[in-house]
Amino acid sequence: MIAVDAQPFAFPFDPARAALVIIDMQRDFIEPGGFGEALGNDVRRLEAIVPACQRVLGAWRARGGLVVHTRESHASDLSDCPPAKRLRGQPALRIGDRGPMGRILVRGEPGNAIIPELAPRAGEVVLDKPGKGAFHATSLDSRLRERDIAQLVFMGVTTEVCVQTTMREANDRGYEGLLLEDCTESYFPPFKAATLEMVRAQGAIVGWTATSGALLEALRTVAHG
Ligand code: C5J
Repeated sequence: MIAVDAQPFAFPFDPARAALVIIDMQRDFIEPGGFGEALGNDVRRLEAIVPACQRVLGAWRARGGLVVHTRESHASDLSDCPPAKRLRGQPALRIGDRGPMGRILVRGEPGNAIIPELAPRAGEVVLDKPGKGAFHATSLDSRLRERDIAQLVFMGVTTEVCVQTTMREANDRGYEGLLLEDCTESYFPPFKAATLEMVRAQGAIVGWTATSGALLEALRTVAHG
């Protein structure tokens, strides 16, 4: 067990039982010209976290740890799309509509792919998730349990929607979650700030937050014994 410098107190990191979970780093959310930008959001905020995510992913891969990538995605007939997502989305551009990079959040469309900078490698888990949370209607829980994973290190977007929802789902299932502050982002800065506060409030009620630097330092300690 290694202590990662985290809030609200040190995260008791057990690398052998930890997975890196990268939430929805998809072209449609991150890249200029995609769904996120078409809705009027400044995607540069999200693009800015990519180098830090790459550093963590590189270090995680170097020690052979389990990597899980998620994509927010739906079947082409939208049969797996929770009703709220269609009924209460942005009316101008809804899931399944034709967007600038293909149909919005539909599996196999160009915009639905993970950005090339963080492209999954063979052997890593790639999970299509129709919900905001990665545990809803997916095999994530069983895939983690079969590998005896007890801790999840989170990166990805957006902080207050799919990242936070997944952390809460994980917490209720008994996993310990650590959110990397500079590896997650929102189109709305106050929402990110509030989410980080909420996660670590009341003695880590949902989990811990730390910088990627703190995690990388811990991984260096593991590598050098
Ligand atoms: C994600 C969203 N991935 N904000 N989706 O957070 O709708």
